[in-house]
Amino acid sequence: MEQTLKEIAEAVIKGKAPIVENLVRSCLDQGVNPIEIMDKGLIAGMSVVGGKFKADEMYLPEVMIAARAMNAGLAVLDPVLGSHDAASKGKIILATVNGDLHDVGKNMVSMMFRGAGYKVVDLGVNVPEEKIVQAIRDEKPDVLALSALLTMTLPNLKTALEALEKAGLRKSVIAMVGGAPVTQKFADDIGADGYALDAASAVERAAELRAGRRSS
Ligand code: B1M
Repeated sequence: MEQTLKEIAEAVIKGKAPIVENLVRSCLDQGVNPIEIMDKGLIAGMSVVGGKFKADEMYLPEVMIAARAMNAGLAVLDPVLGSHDAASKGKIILATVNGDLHDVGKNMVSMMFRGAGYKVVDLGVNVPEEKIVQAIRDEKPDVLALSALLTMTLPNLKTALEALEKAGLRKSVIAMVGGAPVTQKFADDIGADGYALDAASAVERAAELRAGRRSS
């Protein structure tokens, strides 16, 4: 099975979406844990892509195609990881902030929350703060999770929280932030309620924060 996981990683790197889909399906059919498929197959592949992009060994179009292949694999895992009774645990709004088009990590966070029984309202990428404010007003979620992948879009996490404050909605929702350049210190500095390093810990942290709020 290790070999198939390596082949998944390889197919992500080469941007072969149909191959990724087939291999992920075949792993699931053989009973491989979906988290293992995600970690050792899809994420392993995307990490190599990240390294090559940084080293100028891969260029934007190839990276885009690799991300598409990764998302195709995630879509196969989605019904398995997100198969619990939605809305039983709470509601979460998810968005990649204004100016930022990266959605692979956000999609993983979405899947993990759905898998944990949350109803997820995914606002997508490049989401302006007004849209976030409107969604909080309309959907009244328990948690807001914002993702940013670029140093350039980090300040937009703060802008979104400030917009909520201005609208008088900041205290109505637990606001969490994440994404590769985000740190706990940054989250504290901008007044977010929580930070998570990855998708799995985002779910754990949300549960902790909600429990803390209930008991206070
Ligand atoms: Co972009 N890109 N990219 N890119 N890209 C990075 C982020 C970069 C680090 C690459 C590099 O230089 N090494 C770099 C940013 C540098 C910086 O600012 N510090 C970069 C750049 C520069 C750019 C452009 C500016 C390039 C250009 O145009 N010259 C451009 C910007 C476009 C824009 O957004 N406006 C750009 C474009 C793109 C593509 C469109 C080609 C593509 C995105 C396609 C897509 O997402 N559909 C892309 C990709 C794929 C990457 C890399 C290679 C991979 C990102 C990814 O999918 N990682 C990335 C390099 C890298 O990260 N090593 C890079 C896999 C994913 C599973 O991880 O998203 O970190 P991640 O999510 C994790 C955690 O961060 C966390 O959980 C996830 C999984 O456990 N998490 C959260 C994420 N969100 C969370 C929210 C939470 C909690 C946890 O809420 C509570």
